[in-house]
Amino acid sequence: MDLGLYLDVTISVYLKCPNPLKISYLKNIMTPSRKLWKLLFVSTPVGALGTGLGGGVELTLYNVAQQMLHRGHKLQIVAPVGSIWKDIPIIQIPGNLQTIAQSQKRADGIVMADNSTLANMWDYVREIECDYNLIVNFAYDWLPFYLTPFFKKPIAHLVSMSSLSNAIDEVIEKVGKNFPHALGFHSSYQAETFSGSIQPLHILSNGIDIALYDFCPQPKKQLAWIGRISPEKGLEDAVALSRKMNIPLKIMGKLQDKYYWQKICRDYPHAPVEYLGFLSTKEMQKIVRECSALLMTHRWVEAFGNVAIEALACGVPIVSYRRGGPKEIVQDGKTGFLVTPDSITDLVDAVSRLGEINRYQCRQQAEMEFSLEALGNRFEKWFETILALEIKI
Ligand code: HBI
Repeated sequence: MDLGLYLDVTISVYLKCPNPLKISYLKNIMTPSRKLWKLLFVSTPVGALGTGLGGGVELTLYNVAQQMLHRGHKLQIVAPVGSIWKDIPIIQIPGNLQTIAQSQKRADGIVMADNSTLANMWDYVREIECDYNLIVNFAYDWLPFYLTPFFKKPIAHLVSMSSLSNAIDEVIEKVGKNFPHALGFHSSYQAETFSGSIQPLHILSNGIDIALYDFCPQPKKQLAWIGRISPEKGLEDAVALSRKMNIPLKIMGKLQDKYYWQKICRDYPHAPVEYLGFLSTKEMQKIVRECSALLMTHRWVEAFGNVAIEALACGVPIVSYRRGGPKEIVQDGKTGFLVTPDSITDLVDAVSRLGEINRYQCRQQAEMEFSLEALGNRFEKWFETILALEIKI
């Protein structure tokens, strides 16, 4: 029995007529006080927060920041100029943005623009680090990993993508070797794409504000596909299925590679697909919730798959290639289906079996595993492990 539950029971018995307000007051004064920290979050340098340029890590940073503030910790974010979040303090750093890592080749060297935002951010962090207990890096860039031993304060690194380049692999593995506990991943499949020697593994999964998603028990005969429209996401397979089964496909996400999209349109002129653009969470969930399933047809090892937990929160089952992060999200046969990677035949078979899935179980899994509370607990536990060492990680 965890301490919280133990206290609830004890207080209820003590009060005889349990009064929720009294319970929570007594629980607070009876729970041993948690240590409160001063946290410095350093954002991705590929775009200002709030523009969507930072992709999934932007949402993760926002959710974790909110959770840490909600738990009483002090927090400051350092991010590129133009980053504005209404209720979170952000120090904006000027300079030239970093190229997205996905656009580079595995053997490419490190790219640093002149007057680099990334370098300017970490210059600033060096100036203020002593005011904080822990620095948390959210960038998938060589520099912050390389700088780890040069800082007085411990740096925790959230690794936001799977292995993409030799140079970044090398520096991540070096941090993993010299600073146990410093690396956090979204999934163990993602962690395995780096060297197997990284131990201990901190798997943080991810989380969303479940309250933003409305459950839909009765879907329309349509499917959803959400993601950056770019070759590594394998949209063409979802369009091929839509054509083969003649089921409408609603496509949402940032149009990153227009040539790739134009080729899909040329190859499948009669597929019943509709591209709806990059939508806000509110708009996106209005569409997704009415779909029979979300298709995940990615070619690369997705680190996690935020769109999967967003769909589950709406009660929408996932039909995904058995590859990367979604393998750790989808309960095969219960909240969706995992199929042989790159097999459109298997995708079709899984879509034909969607009637076997109970949509309430999809919502329930999101509430249990991917809520903001669950995300905050996992990050707080990781930070506690690092800080409990009381030595540099
Ligand atoms: N590329 N260079 C670089 N640095 C990042 O932090 C970065 C990126 N590409 C994508 C990205 N971060 C985020 O969208 C992750 O959530 C994938």
